[in-house]
Amino acid sequence: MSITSQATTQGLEVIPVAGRIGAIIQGITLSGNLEQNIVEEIRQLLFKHKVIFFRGQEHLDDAGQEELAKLLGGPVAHPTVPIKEGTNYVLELDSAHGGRANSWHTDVTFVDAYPQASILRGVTIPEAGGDTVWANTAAAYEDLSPELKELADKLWAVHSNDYDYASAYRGKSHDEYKQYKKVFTSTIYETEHPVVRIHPETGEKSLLLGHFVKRITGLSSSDSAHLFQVLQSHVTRLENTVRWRWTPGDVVIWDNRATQHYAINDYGDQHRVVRRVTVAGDVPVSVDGRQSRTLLPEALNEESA
Ligand SMILES: O=C(O)CCC(=O)C(=O)O
Ligand SMILES: [Fe+2]
Repeated sequence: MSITSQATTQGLEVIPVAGRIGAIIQGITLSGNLEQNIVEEIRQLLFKHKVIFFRGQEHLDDAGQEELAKLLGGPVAHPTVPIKEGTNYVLELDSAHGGRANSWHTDVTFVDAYPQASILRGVTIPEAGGDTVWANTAAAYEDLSPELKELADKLWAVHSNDYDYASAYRGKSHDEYKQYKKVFTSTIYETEHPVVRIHPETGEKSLLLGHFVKRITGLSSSDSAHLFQVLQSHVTRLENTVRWRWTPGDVVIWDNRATQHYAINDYGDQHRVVRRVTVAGDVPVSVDGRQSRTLLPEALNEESA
């Protein structure tokens, strides 16, 4: 055991990576057959560290990753992007087909009950580059001045999947980008979320922003863009982040209710493949106890009305 690591009650070893977010967990072979007390310990480590890293999990295949998601709350497929062939829930991000998420976001925030967690597996990793960075959105909220907290607590924002991924497609053909966008936005979703949500497990407040935000409710587009930038810049301050250098066989789980992430697109034509399974989430609740609201599609909106 290294000097900085701590052993948990279930005998896992926890090595913090950055000061405010991220820990490596050692002493476990991930699978769909973990004992309940181990699963509970992983959940608590996830809530505490926001993103947890497991090395040397080459044994885990697509089905194993889906089974693990079952233990953590139930896998859920992406609302519009087709699953990887031969799987039930796996989203494959392949750099050769534009799978480069180089923009700060929280996964799938354009729906109301967006995933509570994401499980990402490193499959093919460039020799250099292709790191992923996560940011702690609860620490970002805590960083705000009392005046900004008071303002943020009252704000709501509309999130939509009608988001421009063009930068990830730079160098690819226009047709390829158009095709991707057509699939990603085959159904347009819009959801109004509080800018500050209360984490149902920890009670922590966190900033709920990221690239799916279309506008802040009640503001002009100019004020909305400026205020978004003020708050979002607190999320991405380097003090709130952790950066991971991938090795094939790494598994990373993040608390999607308290983080944003960014996949660095600095590896050119080198091949990079990662596979994600998301865990079903809950509808966010604001500081004053109100729930997020679906605006589009209309059918979902009517059901919830
Ligand atoms: O490619 C990565 O490292 C992360 C991609 C991403 O945004 C995701 O898996 O949700
Ligand atoms: Fe993502």
